[in-house]
Amino acid sequence: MTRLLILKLGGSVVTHKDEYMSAHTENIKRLAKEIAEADSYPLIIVHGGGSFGHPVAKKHRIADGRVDESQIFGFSETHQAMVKLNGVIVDILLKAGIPAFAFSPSSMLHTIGKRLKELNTGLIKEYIDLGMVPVLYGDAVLDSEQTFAILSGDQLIIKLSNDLGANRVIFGLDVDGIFTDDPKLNPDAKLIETFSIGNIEANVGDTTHTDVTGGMRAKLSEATEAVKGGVKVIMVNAFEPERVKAALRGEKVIGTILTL
Ligand code: IP8
Repeated sequence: MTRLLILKLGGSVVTHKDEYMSAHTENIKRLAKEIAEADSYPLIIVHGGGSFGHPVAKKHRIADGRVDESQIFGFSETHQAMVKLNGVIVDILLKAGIPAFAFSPSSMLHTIGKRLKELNTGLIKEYIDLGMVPVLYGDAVLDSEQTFAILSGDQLIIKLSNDLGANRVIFGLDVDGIFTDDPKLNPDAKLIETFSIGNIEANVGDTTHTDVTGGMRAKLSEATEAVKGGVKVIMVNAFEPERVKAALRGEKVIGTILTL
């Protein structure tokens, strides 16, 4: 699909990260309006866990795999937290006139040693061909080596992008892009407009929050695969009005473009 766009809405963009299970409805509504106005299709949206999936997954140590029986309930709770957040997001997208369609990753895939090896994209493609916008998310999933795992939205995006042949992957973050240091902690941190993925081990500023799926560095290492596959990957601040819209339209925008 040569024109396919994939948009990641990070957990810190769609939730209040410091308030347990609190959706950032104001920001989601503005983003939904921008997505509708951009009118750039075909499009897949993937969102992160933020204050829904992450605290629940952490409490039950779901990312570590099956250790004891109590986790079975916790696994369900983690998934349900994501279903709730997904419901809020899909409702808002629909109200904005976007034909959003929720897909539950745990119902359609499993991981092997925490990695997503196979994904049946045929079904997703059918929905896209009908003009719908699939909305997926990071999820608690079954894992063939450790019984269960947490699949990050970032890992999912890269697999979707490679298997469906995306044209552009846009990461909507709560910062302008990749910085020389954590911009929330260091006022001298500089935005890197073009970031070579060969530099991942260099001094990349990480996010202030450590998610169970691992912050900016993990995001970059996932994105590497897409960049190597020839996909244009761009990171923009999804709190700044009009940036996601411009990125979806393929216009020049403040952010970080990843290159080889
Ligand atoms: O925020 C993780 O997704 P991410 C989802 O994209 C859960 O890493 C369930 C914690």
